[in-house]
Amino acid sequence: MDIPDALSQRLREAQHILFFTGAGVSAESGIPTFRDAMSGLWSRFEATDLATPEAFARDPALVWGWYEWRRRKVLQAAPNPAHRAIAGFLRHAEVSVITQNVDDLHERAGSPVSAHLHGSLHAPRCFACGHPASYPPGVPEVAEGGERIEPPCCHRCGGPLRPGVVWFGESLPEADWGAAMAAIEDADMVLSVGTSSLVWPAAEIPVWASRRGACVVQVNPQPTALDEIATVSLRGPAGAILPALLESAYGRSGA
Ligand code: BV8
Ligand code: ZN
Repeated sequence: MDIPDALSQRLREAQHILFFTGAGVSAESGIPTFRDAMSGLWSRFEATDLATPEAFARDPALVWGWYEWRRRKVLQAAPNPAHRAIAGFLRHAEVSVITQNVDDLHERAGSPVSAHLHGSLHAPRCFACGHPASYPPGVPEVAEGGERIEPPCCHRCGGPLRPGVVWFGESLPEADWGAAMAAIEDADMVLSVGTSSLVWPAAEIPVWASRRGACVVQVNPQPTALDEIATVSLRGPAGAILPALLESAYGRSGA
């Protein structure tokens, strides 16, 4: 992919790059994006309906099975060139990774993550008392077409465990939100990668950074609401565009 010289120059000169990522950055690792993760048993639901405390309270086994199916996909996946390119930028600039994703592929590619705005698939806790829990080792067995799985019980109170993600209607973790606000203060460049920019308040992050004067680059095969304010929107898959951006800025040796 040809990267405009002016953009390569801006990247090379950037002091603090904020990567704001969504499910699209993990798509080429074979992980269905948030809105595509509704197959089989769950295909009759909207993701935004199932990712709620009410859905879990109504049918814990349906929701727990969905998250176990997604966790299985993540455990079987590997970081892709997009995750690795983001880790490559760490050698050249100060980098903050602010992700909406609940997988750990940024970390497995070598990028510390400043904020998991929507929590993590790997940190279950009790739905009743909030007591932290852990998963047994290994990859959960879940039928590809989906199945209901009764959640395990909390060791402390016997309540059902829930995934450690932020559901719709729940507040974002304070520490992670604070880290995102701090990154916006410092960033002179934002790369918004693989997000439909449809979920608030996370979707505001590139907008607020732009208002502070940061250059905002969007990487997405599709247009999104961010097109209006992005300095430039690069249309294509993150797994191809991010390595091209890294090489265009720092050369083949720097990539
Ligand atoms: C809250 C965890 C308040 C669970 C998720 C205004 C202000 C504040 C809130 C609201 C508001 N308006 C509405 C709300 C409520 C709500 C909301 O935003 N609703 C939406 C549906 C309108 N927000 C909330 O409820 C938030 N909480 O506001 O609390 C509050 C305050 C005080 C007290 C109490 C409450 C909580 C939102 C968090 C929800 N949890 N995830 C789970 O994962 O199951 S969000 C979920 O959607 C994902 O995690 C992801 O973060 C998010 C967005 O999805 P994307 O990552 O963008 O993925 P998506 O599939 O949408 O798009 C993929 C993109 O990738 C596409 O554009 C595609 O083109 C692109 N792509 C595909 N392949 C590639 C690619 N790009 C690059 N390369 C490729 N190869
Ligand atoms: Zn409990």
